[in-house]
Amino acid sequence: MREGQSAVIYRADYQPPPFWIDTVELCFDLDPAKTRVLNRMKLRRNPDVPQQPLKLDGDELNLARVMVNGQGTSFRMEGSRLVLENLPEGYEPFELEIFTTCSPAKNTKLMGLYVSNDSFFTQCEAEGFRRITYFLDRPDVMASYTVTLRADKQKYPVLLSNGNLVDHGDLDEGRHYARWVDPFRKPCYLFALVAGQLVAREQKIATRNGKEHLLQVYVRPGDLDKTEHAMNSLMASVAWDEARFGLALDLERFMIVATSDFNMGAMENKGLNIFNTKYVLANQATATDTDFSNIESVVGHEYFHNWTGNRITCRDWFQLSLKEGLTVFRDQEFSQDLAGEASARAVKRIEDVRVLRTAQFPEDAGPMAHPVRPDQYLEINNFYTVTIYEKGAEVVRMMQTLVGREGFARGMTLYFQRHDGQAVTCEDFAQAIADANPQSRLHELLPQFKRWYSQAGTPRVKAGAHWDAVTGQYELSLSQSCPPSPGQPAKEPFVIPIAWGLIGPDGREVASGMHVLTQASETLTIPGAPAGAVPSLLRGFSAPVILDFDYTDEQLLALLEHDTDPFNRWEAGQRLAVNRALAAIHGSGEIVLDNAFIGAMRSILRHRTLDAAFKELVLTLPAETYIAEQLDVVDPQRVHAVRESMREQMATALQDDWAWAYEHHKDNGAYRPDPVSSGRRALAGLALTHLCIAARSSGDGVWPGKAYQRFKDASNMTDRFNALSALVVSGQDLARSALDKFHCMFKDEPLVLDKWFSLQAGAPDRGGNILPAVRQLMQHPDFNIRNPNRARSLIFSYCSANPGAFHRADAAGYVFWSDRVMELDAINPQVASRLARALDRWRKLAEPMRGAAREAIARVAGKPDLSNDVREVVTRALA
Ligand code: 0A1
Ligand code: ZN
Repeated sequence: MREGQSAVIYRADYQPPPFWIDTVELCFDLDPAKTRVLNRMKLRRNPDVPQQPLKLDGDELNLARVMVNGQGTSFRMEGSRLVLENLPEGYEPFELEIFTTCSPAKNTKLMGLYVSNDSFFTQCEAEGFRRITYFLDRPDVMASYTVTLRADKQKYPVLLSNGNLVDHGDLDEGRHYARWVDPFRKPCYLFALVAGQLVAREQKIATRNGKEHLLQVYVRPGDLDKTEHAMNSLMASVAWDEARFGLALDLERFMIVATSDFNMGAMENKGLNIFNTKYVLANQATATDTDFSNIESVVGHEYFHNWTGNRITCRDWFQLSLKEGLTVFRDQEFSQDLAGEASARAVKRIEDVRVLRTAQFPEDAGPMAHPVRPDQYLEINNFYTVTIYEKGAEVVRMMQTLVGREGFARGMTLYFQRHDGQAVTCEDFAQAIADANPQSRLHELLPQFKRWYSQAGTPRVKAGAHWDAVTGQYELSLSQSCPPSPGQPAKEPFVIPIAWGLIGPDGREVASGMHVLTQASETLTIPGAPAGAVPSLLRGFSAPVILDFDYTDEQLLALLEHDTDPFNRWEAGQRLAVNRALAAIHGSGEIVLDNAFIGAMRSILRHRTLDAAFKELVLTLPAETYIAEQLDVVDPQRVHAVRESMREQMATALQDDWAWAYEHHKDNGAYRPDPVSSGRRALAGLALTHLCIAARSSGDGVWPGKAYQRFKDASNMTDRFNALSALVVSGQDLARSALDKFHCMFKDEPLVLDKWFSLQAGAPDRGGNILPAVRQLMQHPDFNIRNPNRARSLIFSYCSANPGAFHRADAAGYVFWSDRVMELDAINPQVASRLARALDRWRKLAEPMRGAAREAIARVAGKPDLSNDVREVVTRALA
């Protein structure tokens, strides 16, 4: 191990902390170049742990003074840790005072205290607090905080921290101060401060018990007109958590602050959530329907953390999914409940599953695969993954399935009765849900169910059917297996709830139920089935597994037409498309879409009663990455070519239908981002894209002209961007002038410029044109690699979201990737290591890409002084 490199941390090594910290008084003299931090703590030894020195975490701090009970004391450094050996004996509390300085303006990692647009922000999860002061930086050490902020009054008129403002006033030399007291004990990862020129949208609300609360959304002065939706989402979140789980807001004041420099989406600091502007700012002119819906779910997510994460937190970072899986489940449920009708709920479920299958399934099959509760990590920041979040949410969802919706709510109540104010484990959560439902299958199967926490990899369920013409019995054989993952060569059977139905030949459902698969193989017998019945399995995606069933085309067409479960109806369409794509990829690479498929798509598109949002999902072909996951060896350009060809044929064959769909869905009256009108806009957008694609083949200029007109006239960003995207994606000549115009219109809107960069980097490759365009855009005056949103919009959109353009036979994409990973690593390791993961699946690539990708990863791995973040990703990739 080189100097500065850390070792792997194991879950099995967990020890309780040797000291408790009861109170923390922090005093900040804020200055971008040199901020002074005085940290006064009351500590005491933990009587349950053998006596040992106090080792405080620190990172890039300048230490000026250490005092114990008001006296100077000896100390030593152990790497970046501060070690104190001569502390008072016994278990009495003692006072420790530490004075340090740090440099927020130089903090490009955006962890700890940093400057963004001349304001101060903090990010402490997971281990950023140690970049602010020396501390026991672990979630099971919970303390009461009092925070005093001092700063220049003109430059930093707003001074915020967690909890309640108890004092404020002026100081000498144009400075002022504010003192905040947080009434709740918390781990240091939930600490936050903000200082700057900000303005707030405010809203007073009353919760059910009649208590008044102040909600605030803080933004930069020009952005107030983009905060209404975030505030509405926050109010809806407060009401929902109280109504569904009986969890009320526990603070007098709840603040959200937006910053444009942020590594992730948002952060649930107690009472002072800090958000990426992307998940706060929206109005109809600058934000799309997707942005509006993301804001609703992220605002909900962070708010729900106030109970699931803050009131009950994680014992250690291996338990991250305790708060994240549960809170994603809660935000998914929130969005579904707000969506209202069953069909809108189903649309949300399909969208969530799409994310799981296109992002989490590949992760679970790749070199970074890890259990929902990992056993080891080198850098915890690498474990804020789709597995911890999305698969973790599926595990919670299965618990709800096994105990019922009311049983789950009872389980939540018991969880809070038992653990409010504590730092606990995933086991504690599962136990509470099971104990509240002693008659449930979850209770009976709990030890086996918990394998979802300990075993990585996506289980496969293979189903086979047999119908007995004499008895009318329908037999479904079900067997499960799970491929090996790093460090886990063999897996034990999982508990897999399989919601099922049987559709008769007349299209009517003849039976339905829930089977809980626990053995390696089992048989499910359904009596009284008619000839020609079709099984609808894993309805609503009742478990995060891959279902293998040899459906015939006729069966899939029947399900697409008749299934009462909307998820499986959509799934049938996806299977029809994937089967065709795979046949072409394995065959000549040529594809001719058959009339049965085209006809089925037409029937959905023209359907009289289906929602537009659902139609849009069915008519969108499976993503290239999803198709690629079904292959053992992947040539991403071939996958791209086949999918493009399918899209062109759908465009041409359904041209009249697309024109009908566009004309009937394009106008929705006054803009509202609700599910129904969003769905209509989404379908109109998809139609316009197909019409422009068809026009490209025919050379006809009518639809490109209409798209351009739409782009210019649109009254909202969704329609405008869909029109722009239709021109870009279909490679129309008009795209260039539309892009230029778009830039000109929105040059002062950073979040819109992100879309502009992203659209160009993610466009279909035509003769290798995307990489040079991306390189050129890196030189654009609006490009700034230090801003994570901008880096993601250009570099990630190319490397992670445009496989057909990135995986070039000449390896130039990989060279670009390795250069950017190394460049970013010196600036912001978290962003760099996310980018590093773009080549996770390199082993599946066909030659010459496979060898070239390996070489590029090795090039990065060979660089001296890599961060732990990137080092962990590239070493695992090569292992
Ligand atoms: N807890 C946050 C996620 C988060 C994690 C790390 C961060 O900084 C590096 C920021 C946010 C959430 O789940 O929303
Ligand atoms: Zn979260």
